[in-house]
Amino acid sequence: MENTTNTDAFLQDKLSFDTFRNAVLADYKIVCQSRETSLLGRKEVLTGKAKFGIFGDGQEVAQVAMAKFFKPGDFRSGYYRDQTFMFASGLATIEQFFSQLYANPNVAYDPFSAGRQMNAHFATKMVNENGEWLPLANTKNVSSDIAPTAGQMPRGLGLAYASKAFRKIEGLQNLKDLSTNGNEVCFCTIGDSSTSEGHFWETINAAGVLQVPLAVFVWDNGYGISVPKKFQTTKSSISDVLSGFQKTEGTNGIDIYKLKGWDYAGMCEILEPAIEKIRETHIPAVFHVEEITQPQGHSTSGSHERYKSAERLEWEKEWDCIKQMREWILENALAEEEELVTIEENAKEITKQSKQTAWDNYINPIKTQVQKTIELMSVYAENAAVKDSMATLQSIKEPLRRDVLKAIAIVLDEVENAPELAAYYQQLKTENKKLYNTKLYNEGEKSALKVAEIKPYYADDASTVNGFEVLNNYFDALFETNEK
Ligand SMILES: Cc1ncc(C[n+]2csc(CCOP(=O)(O)OP(=O)(O)O)c2C)c(N)n1
Repeated sequence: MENTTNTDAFLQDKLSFDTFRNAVLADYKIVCQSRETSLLGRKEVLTGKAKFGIFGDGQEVAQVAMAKFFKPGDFRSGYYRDQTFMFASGLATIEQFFSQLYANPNVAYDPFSAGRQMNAHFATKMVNENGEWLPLANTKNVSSDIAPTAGQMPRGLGLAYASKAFRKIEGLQNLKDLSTNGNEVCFCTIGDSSTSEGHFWETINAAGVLQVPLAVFVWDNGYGISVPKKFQTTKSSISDVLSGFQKTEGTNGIDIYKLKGWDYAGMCEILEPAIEKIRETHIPAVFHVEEITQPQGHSTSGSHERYKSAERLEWEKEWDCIKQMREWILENALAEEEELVTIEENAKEITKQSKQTAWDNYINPIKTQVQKTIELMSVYAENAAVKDSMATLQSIKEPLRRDVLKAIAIVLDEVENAPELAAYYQQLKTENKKLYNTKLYNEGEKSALKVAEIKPYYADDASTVNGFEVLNNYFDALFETNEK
């Protein structure tokens, strides 16, 4: 009997050890892939294949930890560094990330913005094609990222406030597809220097007053582009200066936690109960994630070697979160060196392949346009200007849709009667309009453009006359009161 129990316990232990080990290695795989994505992404921009790049290198480990506690029904209102969180939550693939980097206008490839947003600006669908709500209580949700830093804060507050409304207002409780009794948490992310903005402070204050399920993650890498935090955060510590907001017995307020961005185990340990507390009690919290590094600097528009000291750069190498997680895995005998090397090499390969597929998906439709354009132009190739335009178009290694239209426009100016080319030009313009000039607003039944018109006052319309009189009487009464 005792033996059986021991065997059971042993199996149980082994099972949970294996489950734990597998979960850690799955996370390690994601962080390695995400890092490769950042490294390769920067190269793609600097070699001219994309216009601008901003990446989440240095935050990988903190974000896999955060993603562990992000559940269906929850929301993220974040900013441009959250690629690892998106990969870990199953809301983005590496291929989709690169598709957005290249600005692929096909929503099947860039599901976040169909090439209309800067890279790393994520979103998930909240409405269907008709503009009706999707069952958000069953999915992990991301409100569309916006470029103004801290703009995500008030929206995060609004989403958390919605959960409070769903829990407290009886009339909303039948909307089960949108909320499960307000048990959702809104995960809000922000960089340390953006916490100096008014939106941050207004949000934290309102969350403390309203008591809403908001989890704010401050990714603290010590800089706002090139400006060190001593020039923008009092006491150089956002959690220290927020301490007056700390909720205590009998007060409202927020909970404040300090985490280290390279400490995988430590972060998981703090986050598990903390997120559960927010979910249950609706007491908001700020997670100040310190000692985040930025291996490639702020964005592709700069080089951090120009503003970080040699000492800081050295420190960042040593405290790189992936290096630290790797050492922790080995120290705790969760994997052998060889196994980790295999994961790292596979990550390089998978990222390279995903990037290539994304590039092919982006460039092939344009190459087809170039080919067709050259075909249609070649009829007029005797004309020197046409020949020139063809040669210019063909010489562009990575052509844009714009290059195709420009080449055709030059030829149409030159050749008086080119009906097929003119028709193709119109076809491309119609296609491009659909790709770039549609869906700025809800085009479904709930479109603001479909709201019934309310006519202005007409003296011969009985109901408006009546409404007008009611208003007049109201103002008269108001003035009388004021005069008294
Ligand atoms: C309202 C606004 N001001 C300025 C900018 C330009 N800008 C983009 S990122 C950035 C620095 C943000 O630094 P931080 O919040 O620390 O985040 P990090 O990029 O370091 O993660 C600035 C000033 C902007 N996008 N929006």
